[in-house]
Amino acid sequence: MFNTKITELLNVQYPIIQGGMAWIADSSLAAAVSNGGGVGLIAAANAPVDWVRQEIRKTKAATNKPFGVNIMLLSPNAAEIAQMVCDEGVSVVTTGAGNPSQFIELWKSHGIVVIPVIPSVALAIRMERAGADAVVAEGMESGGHIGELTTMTLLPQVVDAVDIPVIAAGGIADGRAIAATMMLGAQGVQVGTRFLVANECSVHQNYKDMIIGAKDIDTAVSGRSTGHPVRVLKNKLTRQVTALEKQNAPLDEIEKLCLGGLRRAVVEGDITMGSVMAGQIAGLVSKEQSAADIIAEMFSQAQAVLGKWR
Ligand code: TUI
Repeated sequence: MFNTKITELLNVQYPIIQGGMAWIADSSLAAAVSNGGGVGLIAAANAPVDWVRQEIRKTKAATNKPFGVNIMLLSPNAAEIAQMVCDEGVSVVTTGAGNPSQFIELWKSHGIVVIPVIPSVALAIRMERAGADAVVAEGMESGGHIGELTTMTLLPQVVDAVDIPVIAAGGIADGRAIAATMMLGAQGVQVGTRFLVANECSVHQNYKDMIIGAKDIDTAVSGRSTGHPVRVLKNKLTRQVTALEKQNAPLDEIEKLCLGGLRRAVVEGDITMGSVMAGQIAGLVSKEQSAADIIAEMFSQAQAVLGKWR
């Protein structure tokens, strides 16, 4: 029923890929999403190369379905990880927070499906020219590091600008949003925030509880002054960062406050002074479920709403 260019390209049941959530997306979540019929991802983020390699091997042991690695291009280890995924025979690579052009030929020569995450039409066009197989058009509703455009405006403009399939991201946590993005020309979706509360997601329980308790207006964009705007749930840390930004405080003071913030939230469960990255759709996320149930529920809902338009 949901056969699209993305299910064909990735050889999966449902056109859904999991967001490459830094510090969070490990082999446990990746294998669960892949076993549920989507594409699970391990987030390399700033992690050591050996950790990522071990997570790849653990995922291989836990699923025989396709899975991928998300490479965060600001990481000092990005080039080494780019090579390592080739050596480990990973089938899909997504990238974030930069332009992966320099690695695309290498990945393609190893038969890897390459899907850069992009926040603008210009970057989508460059990725198509560089040989990407598809792009994820990620709106600023997303959690974590974001661009400037919303999913509603970015997605159709990217769809019109490139011939490769486009995957929608940002604000997608149920079947209505899948249906809506398909109407705008998406061939698939990327979902982060809803998978945060998957049973197989190893993020701290405090983090999951904060997502489930979040309301529509509970996210904020923090760190614009540092050049790396990130969407997080509002807490004491974001209030302190905002206050410092208002006072035009020195950048290093703000950076010091945020340093290690994601680890504090994800690992220690410090949701007061940690960075609780989440998308604007957190307000819609209301229960913990298995990753497979999340996927099945989202697509059955999409099917129901799309059926009404037949
Ligand atoms: O990458 C993400 N989301 C992320 S990465 C991350 S880890 C991090 N934490 C703090 C600061 C920075 C990173 C947490 N969340 N999403 C995909 C994404 N990519 N959003 C925006 C971009 C992007 C931005 C600029 C992609 C390309 C780009 O290109 C600039 C250039 O070089 O042309």
